[in-house]
Amino acid sequence: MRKTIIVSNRLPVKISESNGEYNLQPSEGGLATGLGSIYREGNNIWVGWPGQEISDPKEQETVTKQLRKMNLLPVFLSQDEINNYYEGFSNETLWPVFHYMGVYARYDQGYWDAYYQVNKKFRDIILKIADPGDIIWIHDYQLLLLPGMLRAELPEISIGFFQHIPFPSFELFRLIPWRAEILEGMLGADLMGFHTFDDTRHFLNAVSRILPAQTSANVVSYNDRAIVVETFPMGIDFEKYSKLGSDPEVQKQMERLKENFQQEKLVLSIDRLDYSKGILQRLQAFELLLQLHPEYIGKVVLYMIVVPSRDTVPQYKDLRDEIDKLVGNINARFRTLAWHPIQYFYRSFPIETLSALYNFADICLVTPMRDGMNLVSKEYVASRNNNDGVLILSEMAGASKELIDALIVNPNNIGAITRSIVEAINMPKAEQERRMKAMRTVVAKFNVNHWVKLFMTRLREVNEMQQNMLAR
Ligand code: GDG
Repeated sequence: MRKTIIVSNRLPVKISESNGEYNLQPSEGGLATGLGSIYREGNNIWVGWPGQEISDPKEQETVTKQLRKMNLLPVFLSQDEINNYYEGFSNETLWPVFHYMGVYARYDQGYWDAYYQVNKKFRDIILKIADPGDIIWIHDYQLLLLPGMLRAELPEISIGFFQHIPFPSFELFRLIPWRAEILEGMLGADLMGFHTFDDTRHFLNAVSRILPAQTSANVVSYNDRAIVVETFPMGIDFEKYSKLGSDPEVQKQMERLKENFQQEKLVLSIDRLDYSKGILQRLQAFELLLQLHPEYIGKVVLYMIVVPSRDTVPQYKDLRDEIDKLVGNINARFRTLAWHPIQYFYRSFPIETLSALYNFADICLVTPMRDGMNLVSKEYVASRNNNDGVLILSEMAGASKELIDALIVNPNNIGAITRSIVEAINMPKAEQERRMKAMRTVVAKFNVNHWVKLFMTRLREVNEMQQNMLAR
């Protein structure tokens, strides 16, 4: 029977260790939810790194057995591979360039070699399980070479690739010493997907400038194959966020928020620690608000969650220090005996806490410098069952192409963010409702299931087209 193989750097699983035993829990990320309907069915399978170094072959065997029962197949990585392929090439080379932060990028031959080898490791594991007629759907920037490596071995198999982060303009992309190899790797797919039309356009442009390939509209002709490149904006599980508001634990946490913030307007900010998320500029905008509008002192609170991430990479550690410093300065400068302007948390929270905050916050402030999509903005909208609340959204987030009824800002324009906060605080209920209703319609309709179905349907159609071309 034809099966679907999902491939991503990380498996949708959390592993914890106690008394020498491994405990495996399915993780709840957006992608895992969306693809759950696929990989759990029949003999379908999800291939990826379990997220922890397990070097003992016996332990690897035990974990593999447990994972197989969940339709998951592990690719074990050594600490060296994690350092060079994942933290190195993926997060210190590709991530900064793809987010337009070229100055942060390191071009290191050792990183590249490890990236190539780990993509090959994924290939070898997939080759052991792939049968003719299977569908392979590969995810994200850690595995850009994998489509080409698989294509070389399985010329007729159907391969889809989706990139979750932006694809930069040619002028940025060309900086990478291995740019041609990367594009060749990606073009091993039959269908290539990005979140926005701009990412799609940038990819097509890079292909036509760097490779001897023909591009016409959204089709690339390369090595006697036709590769279709399209835009698939990813959605979230709307129902889940909409329903969570009535969960007893969420209700309890909302009561507590109501008691703690009786007078104040709450401005919510949630991101992973990352320089692409514009956290410092957001803090500066909040500082400017308090400076220009002393009438808001004691009346507005910024509730800021930063989820720890990649803090072994030097830029992330520096960013964390700068955030600590700026939050400290703002709180010291503006606080009163009874009020703190910024409630800052450097940790992650259970989804019930996020839901309580999404439900309670008057304003959600999402101002990344660059973001492939940004799911936090969509989760806020899905949570607002009363159709109130204001979303302030960066024009550099993929989500801004769909959520056009948010207050859209340029994240580098500190003054504009400040003015948007003032506008949001004073927005009449009727206008909040008009905007929120329009956004909820979009987020409800183009949800994650819709995204998965659309991509899979297009992949099947493109594969049929390829088969017909080969038969001619
Ligand atoms: C990449 C791209 C693209 C956050 N804090 C907690 C927590 N979260 C969850 C949110 C949301 C997810 O993490 C973050 O998703 P984003 O889309 O905002 O950002 P990235 O992690 O950078 O994701 C991005 C995405 O891929 C999908 O294609 O949108 O552009 O960079 O779902 O809710 N979850 C829990 N506790 C927290 O403290 N449980």
